[in-house]
Amino acid sequence: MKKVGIIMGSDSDLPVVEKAVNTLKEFEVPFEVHIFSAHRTPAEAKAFSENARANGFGVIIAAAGMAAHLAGAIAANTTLPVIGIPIKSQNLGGMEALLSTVQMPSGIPVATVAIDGAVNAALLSIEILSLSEPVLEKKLAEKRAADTQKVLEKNSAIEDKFNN
Ligand code: RP5
Repeated sequence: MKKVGIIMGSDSDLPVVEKAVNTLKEFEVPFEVHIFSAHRTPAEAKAFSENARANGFGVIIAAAGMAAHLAGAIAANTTLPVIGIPIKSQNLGGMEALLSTVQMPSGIPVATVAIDGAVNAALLSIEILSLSEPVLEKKLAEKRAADTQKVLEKNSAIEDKFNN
């Protein structure tokens, strides 16, 4: 199975990124985690991105906050799908990272999830890998069914509490 590359701009992004890591572990999807910054270590970010396909990656998740160029910079050097996670900040709440990540000019796409949306980034990466991995398609369907069941149970509890 191809790997998911998880890149973050700083170790301060790790509390959010760990949610993506945990989701990939739950699905037993192989991954690597790296800190590469578009600003502080641009050469390393470029080298990773240029070699990612040859190194067995199928999709890359890039998490960054503030003036978040990382996902776009990674996408610039690979034709693998890149998923951007805008990280919440203290001053502007992550809106600046969201807009920096999502507003890519035509030609270099970045699939952007919600601010701090690490779980969805992981799920989307698994959905992409599932195109060539039937086992992942099955696991995704099972998780959807389990999540649906949980919501139905919560609904039953609420209905019992308020509607009698
Ligand atoms: C971005 O700047 C990182 O992705 C992080 O979200 C933000 C702040 O980085 P630190 O100053 O905490 O290292 O490049």
